[in-house]
Amino acid sequence: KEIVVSGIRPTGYLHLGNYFGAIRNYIRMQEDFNCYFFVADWHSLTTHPDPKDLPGNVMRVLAENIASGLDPEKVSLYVQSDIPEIAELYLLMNMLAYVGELEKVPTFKDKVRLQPQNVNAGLLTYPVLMSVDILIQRAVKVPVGKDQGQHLEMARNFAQRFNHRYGDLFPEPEAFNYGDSLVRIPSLDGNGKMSKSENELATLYLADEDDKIINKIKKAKTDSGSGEPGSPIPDSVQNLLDLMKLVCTPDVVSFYEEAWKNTGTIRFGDLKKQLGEDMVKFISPIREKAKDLQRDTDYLKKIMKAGAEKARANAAQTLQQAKKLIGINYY
Ligand code: AQP
Repeated sequence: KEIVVSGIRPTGYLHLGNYFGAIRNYIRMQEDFNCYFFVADWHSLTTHPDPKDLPGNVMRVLAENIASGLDPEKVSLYVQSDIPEIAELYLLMNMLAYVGELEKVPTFKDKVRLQPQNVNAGLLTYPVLMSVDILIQRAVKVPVGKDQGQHLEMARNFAQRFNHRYGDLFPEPEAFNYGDSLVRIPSLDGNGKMSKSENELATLYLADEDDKIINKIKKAKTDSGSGEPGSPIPDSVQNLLDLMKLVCTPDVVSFYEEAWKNTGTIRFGDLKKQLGEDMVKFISPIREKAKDLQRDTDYLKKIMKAGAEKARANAAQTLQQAKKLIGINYY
């Protein structure tokens, strides 16, 4: 079976972007691939989270993944810091990563702009650590959202560079989505993507209570449109239609698409009511299951441990081969 790796940072509550960009693929892939899914706790340290919050955040991400349908019996579900081999290969791979190329990464440039008071070296070398997360398991497919596409290109570069210098070890991983292109779920205010750490009111979380879901959708940005039949659909309306495609039945979606085509506008009150109802139906079972799971920390710890055991064994083999190829082979 082909190997698959993907991770989610424990930086807050999981949202629809995480679900449709990543987790939905995990659930399908668990049937056909050898899957390694992890909570990227080291990656979350770039923003210096409160140490008191970290354990709870890690447990919640695990619970929300399982509540969404991930079966820990079928996949290896682990926490990054339980695999020290990743840190060692990260050190080795940093020798092949150039500061110039890392400084050019758009997400790094964004962070420099957004958190100029904390441009730490971990932020700069984030793509190296992410590449190692993938390469150490020798993964060929990586289910991620669109925002991560470019980082995958870097993982391929590092794999090539290592293979070229020291000998073939790493397959070149590809970003993966069951649809034809990678997914990006925009935020409800039309500014950027849904994310854990930005604009809470414009992001739908898997932990949101029903009334919150309905209210956020009610307040989502719309554009009353031109009222001209056949006029182009504005981005804000397209965003709502795209969200409908994820949770509503196809006939409901085509009803509103037709309405726009024929009249150049839509009854947004009706659309939002329908979307709100269907979104509640989608999110509420996941939310309730995740709540139950989070109460059972013993179970979650057992899952983490078992997942780490399998992931560590595989990672240790790769690390050993990498060291040998590099020449760290003295005994
Ligand atoms: N809006 C999104 N649409 C599609 N996919 C998304 N992903 C994240 N947002 C969207 C995918 O989810 C996986 C986990 O990524 P992450 O842990 O980096 O999630 P995040 O929500 O982007 O986290 P933060 O902390 O909220 O990020 P920042 O600080 O950038 O705002 C990935 O596969 C990602 O593609």
